[in-house]
Amino acid sequence: MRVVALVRLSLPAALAPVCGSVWRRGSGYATMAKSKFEYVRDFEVQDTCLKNCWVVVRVDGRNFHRFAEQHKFIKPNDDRALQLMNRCAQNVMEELDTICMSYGQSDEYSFVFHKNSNWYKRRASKFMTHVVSQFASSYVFYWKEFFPTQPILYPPGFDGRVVLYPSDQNLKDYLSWRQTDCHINNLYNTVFWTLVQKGELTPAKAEERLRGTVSAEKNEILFSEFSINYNNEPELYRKGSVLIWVKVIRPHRSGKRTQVRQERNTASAECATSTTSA
Ligand SMILES: Nc1nc2c(ncn2[C@@H]2O[C@H](COP(=O)(O)OP(=O)(O)OP(=O)(O)O)[C@@H](O)[C@H]2O)c(=O)[nH]1
Ligand SMILES: [Mg+2]
Repeated sequence: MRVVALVRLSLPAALAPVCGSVWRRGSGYATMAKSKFEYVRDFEVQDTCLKNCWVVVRVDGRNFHRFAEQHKFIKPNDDRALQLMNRCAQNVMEELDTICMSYGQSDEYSFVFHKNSNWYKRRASKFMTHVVSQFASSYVFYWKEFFPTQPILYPPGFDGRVVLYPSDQNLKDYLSWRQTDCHINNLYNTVFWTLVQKGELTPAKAEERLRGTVSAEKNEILFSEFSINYNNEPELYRKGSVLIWVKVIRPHRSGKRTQVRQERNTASAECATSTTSA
C-alpha cells in the first residue's frame, strides 16, 4: 500500500527519486536566478477557444450511480437531488462571468458561455476548471438545504469538458441532444422502476420485459398496466431544467451614485429556474 506523506525537504531533494540526475547535487534552487526557471512556462498548452464560437462546459457527476445509492436517492427521480443540481448551477451562473444559460438533467449540467465572451482570454482550462470547482463546492455547500436529514457521506466529484459550437444551429442541436438524452433515459427509468416498484418484477425481469421496446410500447405499458400517462409526469423529470437570466427591476433611491449602482445591479439581474424545451 502506498500513502501520501507530507515531507519538509527542499524541492531538489524531494524530486531526486522522481527526476534522478535532473537535479544536480549542490545546485540549490535558492541560489539560481528566477529567470532561469521561466522557460518552463513554454510547456503550458495554448488552449484558447476559437473566436466567435459558443463555449459549452458540461459537468457530470463521477460515479453518481453509487453516490445516489449511498445517499438513498429516490428512484428514478429525486426532487431533492435535481433541485440541488439546479441550485449549484444557479451559483455557477451568479459567480462566473458571461454564462447566458445552462441546462441540466440527472447528474449533469451544461453551461453556455456567450460566443463573444473574452473571460480569461477564452482559455478552455479556465472555463472548465472554474465551472467544475464552483459546481462541486456548491454541491457540498448547499447539500443540507436539500437533504436536511441525510448527511453527505463522502465528497462527490464532477468531471468537465469544453466543447465549441460555431453556429447557433449547432448550439441548439447540442441542447436538443442533451434533452433527448434526458427524455430517453427518463422514459426507460420510469417504466423500469414502475415495473419493479408497482409491478413487483425483479430488476432482471423488468429489464427483460423492456428489451427491444420502442417509446410507444413503453408509454403503453405505463398507461394500460399502471394508468400512468407519461405526458403528465413532471416536466422537471421529462425535460430537465433550463436556467436563464431575467431582468429584475428594483426600486431605487434618488441620487446619482445610487442610481449607477442600481443600474449595475439591474444589469446583473437574477437567475430564474424554468423547465422548458431547449
Ligand atoms: N435514484 C436516482 N439516481 C439518480 C438521480 N439522478 C442521477 N442519478 C444517478 O446518477 C447516474 C448518472 O448517470 P451517469 O453519469 O451515466 O453514471 P455515473 O455513475 O455518474 O458514471 P460516470 O458519470 O461515468 O462517472 C444515474 O445512472 C443514476 O444512477 C436521481 O434523481 N435519482
Ligand atoms: Mg455521471
